[in-house]
Amino acid sequence: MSKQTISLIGVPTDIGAGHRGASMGPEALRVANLALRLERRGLQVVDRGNLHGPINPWQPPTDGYRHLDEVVAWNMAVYTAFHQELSAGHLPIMLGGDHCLAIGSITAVARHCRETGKQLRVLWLDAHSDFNTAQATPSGNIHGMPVACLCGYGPQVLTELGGSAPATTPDVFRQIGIRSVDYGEKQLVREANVGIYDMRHIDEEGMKRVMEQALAGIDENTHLHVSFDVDFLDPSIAPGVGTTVRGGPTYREAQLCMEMIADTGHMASLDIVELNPAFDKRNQTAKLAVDLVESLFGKSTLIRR
Ligand code: 4U7
Ligand code: MN
Ligand code: MN
Ligand code: MN
Repeated sequence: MSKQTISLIGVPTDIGAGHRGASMGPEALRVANLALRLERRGLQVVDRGNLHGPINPWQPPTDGYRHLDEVVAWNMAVYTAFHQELSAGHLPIMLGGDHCLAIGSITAVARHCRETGKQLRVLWLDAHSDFNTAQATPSGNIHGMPVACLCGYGPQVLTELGGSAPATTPDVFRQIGIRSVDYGEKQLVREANVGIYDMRHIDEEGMKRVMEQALAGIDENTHLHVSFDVDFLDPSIAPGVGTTVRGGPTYREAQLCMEMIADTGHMASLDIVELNPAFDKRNQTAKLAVDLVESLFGKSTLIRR
């Protein structure tokens, strides 16, 4: 069997975020040796460098959205690059950048699934459900809206990024680690029936059962996309993010989550987003993210065998 090729795509922008600094995420992950660590796992890694897009003008929202034109431009670049890698048979990893960029990556993945007849499953690891709309958002920041946009709730320029709307439907999502959902957003996720495994659920059932539930139904025909917002993790271990929320998964819970994803053998694309080196100390959060991504690629599987 030929080696699996991983393509790293840096997307250095904080265009959709409420704090500056996620634009430094790609370099922080490179400095934390992401490529080398994956190569040591026997994977072939190509670093495609960084995508380019408009600077962050740091303006207030208009009509409920901040920087909508710039968010569209960055997402078009992500969409094109991601789809190209998937078509080439590679496993793309987006080095974000803030989470608005998952509109581009997942729109590309959804198109690839339509083209190949695969079934899409998205694991959304996050403290937030990112299902805001222009009406519901308390901030106007589009990094709080990607799941809604991907499901057809949002401005047409984003819901139809890939030419048809919606890119996907709420039933493909399984959200893990959720502990901050805004007032209006709660109603929206309930109506749309997004699969949410919140922290209360993890407390009560444990990470093992939660992951069994979230991964149920994945088979040979599934394309599994993991969207890893680093603020998923408890801030005591991952301070280097823009929007910390107390009470996230511990180191061991996060490892188990990643290991169980690896065990499926079906992860075919990945976002690593919302890392913010401006809030970090000695790049520890990037190092932790790399450590967990190694587990996503089966670091601990040998020990279990
Ligand atoms: B992230 C927030 F109000 N919900 O919409 C909002 F709490 O990609 C935060 O998950 C969004 O980090 C966080 O602004 C977006 C807020
Ligand atoms: Mn997010
Ligand atoms: Mn988040
Ligand atoms: Mn955030």
